[in-house]
Amino acid sequence: MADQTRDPAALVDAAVGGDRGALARLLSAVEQGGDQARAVGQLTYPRGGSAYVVGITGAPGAGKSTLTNAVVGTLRRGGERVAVLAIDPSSPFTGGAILGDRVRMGDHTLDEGVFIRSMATRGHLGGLALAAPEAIRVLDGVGYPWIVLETVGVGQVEVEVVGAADTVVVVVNPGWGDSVQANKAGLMEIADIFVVNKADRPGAADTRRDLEQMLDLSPVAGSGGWRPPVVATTATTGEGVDALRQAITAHREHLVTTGELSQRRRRRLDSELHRILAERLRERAASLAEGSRFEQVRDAVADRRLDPWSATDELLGAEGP
Ligand SMILES: Nc1nc2c(ncn2[C@@H]2O[C@H](COP(=O)(O)OP(=O)(O)OP(=O)(O)O)[C@@H](O)[C@H]2O)c(=O)[nH]1
Ligand SMILES: [Mg+2]
Repeated sequence: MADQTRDPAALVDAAVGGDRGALARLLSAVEQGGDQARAVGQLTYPRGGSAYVVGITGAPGAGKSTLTNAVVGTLRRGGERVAVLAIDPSSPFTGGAILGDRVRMGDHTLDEGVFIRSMATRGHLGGLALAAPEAIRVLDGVGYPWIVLETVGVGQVEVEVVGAADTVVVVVNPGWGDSVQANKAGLMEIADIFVVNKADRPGAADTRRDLEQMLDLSPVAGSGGWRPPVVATTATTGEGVDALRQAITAHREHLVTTGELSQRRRRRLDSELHRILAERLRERAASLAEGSRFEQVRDAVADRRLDPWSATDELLGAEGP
């Protein structure tokens, strides 16, 4: 019985039926990588394709989790199931930041229609770059029509990951410094919507104006004819969250009607397939660079009987193309 629940196919069936425990186990398998992860991916991928992914990013403490919680609330009022994937840049799974996220998203922990998962960015095979898109595909495959991805916009990898969302929401706070930071982190280029959160604090109007000016100076902001709107919110009270929800819906409609949604998804597949391929080839290189066959070839190179390039050809040839 216990073994049966470990079987990926049984877990996928259970997760499709709404079993959040089974879904949690599928995601653990994905995070661990290897054959189990591959099996889960192969089972869930064909079922997916209908989820819409909203990425929420910004500096630490900008209010991303509070905002995510509020956005989940508006989606739930529309009756739609939502999955939240919170990417934590440094803490392990049991870390304080994650506990904090649970508290801030506490409104929804008892709601059967909401699934919340935190993922560490370090310490699993393949790294975040591979695990997060895989996790999103699993959530899509088991039937969540909305996936909200929260990441701290600190490093290139985090920016890359949130850039894989269909709609990217960049959260800043009142104060000129924050939008400058967002600019430096490369968040301006990937933003589809800007949120000035903590609008209850002084300076929100100035920050909005700064962002609009930055957008004026950057004609390429956003994608094909879309100028990112700037929405002011107070996530703690829910003020402005409906406007944010409307901006997300408008962006989604824009992507669908212009055909940009499928183009974006194809571009994303280009880089994902490239990453998977590179990962596989790295694994293969590691296995070719060990063992007695490798040592023989290396010794031949050391003795100048073989040059390094012919040696590489020989090693690759020994394994087939
Ligand atoms: N005054 C005010 N405080 C807010 C608002 N939104 C969030 N906060 C507070 O800001 C703090 C950080 O909020 P979080 O939602 O945890 O921010 P975060 O961006 O998810 O933080 P990390 O995930 O740690 O980067 C919390 O104490 C929130 O209560 C807001 O609109 N106004
Ligand atoms: Mg957070």
